[in-house]
Amino acid sequence: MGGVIGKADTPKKAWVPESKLEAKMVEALQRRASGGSKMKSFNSIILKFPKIDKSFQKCKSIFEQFDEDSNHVIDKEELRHCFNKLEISFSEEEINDLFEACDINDDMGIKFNEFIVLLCLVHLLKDDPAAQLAKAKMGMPDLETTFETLVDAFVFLDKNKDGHVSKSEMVDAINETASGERSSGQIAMKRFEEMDWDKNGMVNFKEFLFAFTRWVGIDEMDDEDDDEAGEEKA
Ligand SMILES: [Ca+2]
Ligand SMILES: [Ca+2]
Ligand SMILES: [Ca+2]
Repeated sequence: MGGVIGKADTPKKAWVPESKLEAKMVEALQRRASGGSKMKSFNSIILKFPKIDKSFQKCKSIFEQFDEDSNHVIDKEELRHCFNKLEISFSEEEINDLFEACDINDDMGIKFNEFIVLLCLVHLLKDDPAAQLAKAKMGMPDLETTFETLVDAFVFLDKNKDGHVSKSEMVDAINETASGERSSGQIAMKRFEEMDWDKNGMVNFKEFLFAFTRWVGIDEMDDEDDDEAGEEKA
């Protein structure tokens, strides 16, 4: 083990984590990967979409609880309160990193879809017994199962366990299931491009999670009543 560096899809330059948080995410994923994945195929991930959607919807009440001024975003102060209440300890730097990582459109607030990603990252980074207990108190055990499924799905796709999903890993995963269907390569490509937001040829866990929130039908325009109006922003 450890000697297989320099596979075909190694990116041109060495990967540099964009933050300490990103480095920790990769570390946590690699730790998880050593235990293997329960996923058997990409299809088994897709079959879990309805269940994942259902538990994402349950995050809504948690979101509303922490959005103290009900302005539909969680600001840094509200996030601090959230972690206090959950008795999950993060340093100020970690809170800033988490906030910045999840506030993808830089408007200084965490929207519902971003909050789901944030909770899942917290799940990944804080899996000590104390944090587990705190999260159980929040009524999150159901969510924890979903987050675990997502980590498991990522670990399944990340065959070489480097903490990123490359294009060829995605193609391999989809080809395994779709025995020889001609369209499967295109589907894999499409899925991959949906995930790789910064177009650097690699999907990190955060990008993966954002893709999931969109795939199961949660996007940043989550105001139930104005689906039409949301279009004009593009
Ligand atoms: Ca707020
Ligand atoms: Ca990989
Ligand atoms: Ca990327």
